[in-house]
Amino acid sequence: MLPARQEAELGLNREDENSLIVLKLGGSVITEKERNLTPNLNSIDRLAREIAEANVKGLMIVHGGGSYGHPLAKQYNIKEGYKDASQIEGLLKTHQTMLELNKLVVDSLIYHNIAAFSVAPSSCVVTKAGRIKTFYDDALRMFLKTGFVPVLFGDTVLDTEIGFTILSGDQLVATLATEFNATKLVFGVDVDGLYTTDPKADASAQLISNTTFEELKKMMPKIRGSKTTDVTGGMLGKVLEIINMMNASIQVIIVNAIREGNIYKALRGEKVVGTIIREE
Ligand code: IP8
Repeated sequence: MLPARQEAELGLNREDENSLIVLKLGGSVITEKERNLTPNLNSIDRLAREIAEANVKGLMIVHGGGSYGHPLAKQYNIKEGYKDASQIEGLLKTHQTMLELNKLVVDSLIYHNIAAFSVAPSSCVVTKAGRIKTFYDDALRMFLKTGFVPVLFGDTVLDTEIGFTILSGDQLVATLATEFNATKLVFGVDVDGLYTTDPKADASAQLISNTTFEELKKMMPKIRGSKTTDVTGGMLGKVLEIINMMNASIQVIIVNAIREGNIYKALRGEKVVGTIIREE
């Protein structure tokens, strides 16, 4: 059941044709990443409030799997595709737990008077060897045009070569941002941005506040993936997807979504600690 909403009216925020922000909420922010199937309800609620207060026109949200999708995906080797029938149970379980997490996020956004609408990528995306091949995006475009805030997530998807796989929220946002001509792509993660080395393992790691797609490409060999169970590559996976967007004119911002106010500031275009990646 939905929680009782606040008093204000739940209206539609019609898209300003010239502005679309794609927001990725990291799984490590909205779940307790070290404890299986444990949501971080305080984080989810605070983020929903920040998003509501930012009140941007034209917004699409994608969230990650955290301790919901990743442990199951790993246990059943879902990303690697079909090997044997025992994986089917794992595929279904992974998808179902992602639906549960998605419901928590969407309910919280609705509670904060955002016309959030759940859209499962598995129903509109087909991949080929792990990369998005077809995107049936008519419904998504119409949701946006009408003023809804579509809320997607990293999901299990069918794949024309390997049967099925895991589609990361990172690949999804990179595709959405380019295909829908987004002006800005915001990644809300559990560190302050992109570092010269892994800040959780190396105290001398330095935050990269400003960079370009070109510079990022050169830095690639140094950037490590995350340490917890993340089948889709952590920070390294994110950077790879960002580099894929090189020719699109999108501003990419990576901020720490655990710190209160950062997502609000990034959405509003206010100064915020993090990494900004520009074209030039
Ligand atoms: O956390 C992966 O999405 P991500 C979701 O954005 C699953 O990489 C199902 C593991």
